[in-house]
Amino acid sequence: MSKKTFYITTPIYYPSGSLHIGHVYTTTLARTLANFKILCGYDVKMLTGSDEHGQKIEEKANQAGLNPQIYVNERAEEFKDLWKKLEIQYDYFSRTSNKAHMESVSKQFAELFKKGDIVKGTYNGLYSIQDEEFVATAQALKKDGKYYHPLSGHELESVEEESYFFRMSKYSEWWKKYLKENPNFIIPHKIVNELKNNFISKGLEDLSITRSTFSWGIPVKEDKNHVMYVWLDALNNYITALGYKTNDQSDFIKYWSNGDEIVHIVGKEITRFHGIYWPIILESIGLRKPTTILSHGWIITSQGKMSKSKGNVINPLKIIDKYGAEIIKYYFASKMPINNDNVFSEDILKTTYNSDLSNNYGNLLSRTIAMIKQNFDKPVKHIKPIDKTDVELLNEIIEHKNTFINELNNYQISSGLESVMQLGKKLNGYIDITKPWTLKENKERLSQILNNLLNGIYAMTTMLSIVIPKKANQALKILNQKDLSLEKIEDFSKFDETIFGESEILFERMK
Ligand code: ME8
Repeated sequence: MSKKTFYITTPIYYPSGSLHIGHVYTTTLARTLANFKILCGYDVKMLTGSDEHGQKIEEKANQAGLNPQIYVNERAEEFKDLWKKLEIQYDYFSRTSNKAHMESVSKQFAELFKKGDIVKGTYNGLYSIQDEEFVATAQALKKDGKYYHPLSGHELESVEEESYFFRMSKYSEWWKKYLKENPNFIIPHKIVNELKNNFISKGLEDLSITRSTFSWGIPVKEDKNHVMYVWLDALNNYITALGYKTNDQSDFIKYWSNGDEIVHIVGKEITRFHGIYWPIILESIGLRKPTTILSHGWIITSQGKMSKSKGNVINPLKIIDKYGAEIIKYYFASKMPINNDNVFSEDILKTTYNSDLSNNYGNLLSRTIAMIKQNFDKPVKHIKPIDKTDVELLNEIIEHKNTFINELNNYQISSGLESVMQLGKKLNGYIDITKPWTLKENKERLSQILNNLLNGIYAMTTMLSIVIPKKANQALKILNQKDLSLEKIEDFSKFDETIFGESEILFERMK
């Protein structure tokens, strides 16, 4: 039987500057979910990339004295370097200046224009270059006679220009019905009400999709004065990267049209584009919709949201050099619930590392292997438990695995990982209760306890592997097992033939 498919995407980030830890956060969450689905037996594809057109990029390239294409080429390489340093793999690096993408979007524009869903008009209103976004006057913040973006705070400029519009208003009722029939289309649910109140109840406005005052964009073939402006261009990357309307559509057919699950993970400020406009565009061209738009909160610092203009961004390369990639990924995935904004703190990062990875998990592993090596030169075999403490412990292993799967299936990554740490506490508590160091003379009992512990550690390692695959792999070698699998967690005899080699400290305590 062929595997179920899972396609997950991060936003394609603007190459108008370097990436910061906010971008690292999103990409870490995406990779963690992708790894989880692989563990569940899915055929998984992940996309990240760069969103390379628009006025802001054109201006940045001009400032740097570079042709925009050269400028974005350099930035895209920088992005790839960052993902490499973070040890994050992906299947598609999607770039909107890619020819195949541009041609595909042009074909779509022509189709929608013919259909009457794209029409020419005049845009008269406010625009944020920083956010590449038109903002309705009613939504803008007004201060001292000037207008500002309601979320980012960037100053808005008044523009009046000819533009082509996508007739979103035509699909307002369709969208409401779609959300009713697909209540998990946008997660968390609280976002749906915000979108309804802010954009739907006041009447969904048509979306401006072209501009005529700059040239760095996909040219509109139907009208030479216009280039497509970011969102129609950008959102389509999710399907053009799979080959939609290009020479090879096989991935598009497999992972999109006939795919099982499609998840776009995005920061909350761009949920509107993914949750409202994108399904409408897909409906208009007659394509299936993603399964879920997963919207997450921001990483903030004590001065509010991190942003280049506030000058409070934290450079990911510096913290990777200082702490290592997996610690950072573990901290983001486990201690920053997606439903909230979360403050980044190096102190919390260190405490997380010491308490979760070094003490709770790492020590447990090295202590257990050391006790086995001191007391046995044969495998410690599984014995069917009679003792209540043992029965409970083995049940806990299964229950925590089930909780983990359940939480991850609901995209609650931090709660899933919390369940792994709870299991670690139970296992450490089991050592305190059973006191294996007092059982040197009772080899049978000692062997049983150590086997139970090994099974618990294996379960923790398997679950942790979705976020710290490299360390989990080292642990797998120490545990001398072939692979990490969710099914094997319940097979308690897997260590019955296992002899252990030298152990090593996986997580040195941090000062
Ligand atoms: O919006 N906390 O690109 P972008 C958490 N090109 N996540 C953050 C963050 C923070 N402080 N700052 C940024 C764009 N992010 C468009 C997307 S998609 C078709 C086009 C993450 O470079 C978060 O995922 O401004 C956010 O949505 C994204 O980076 C914005 O990246």
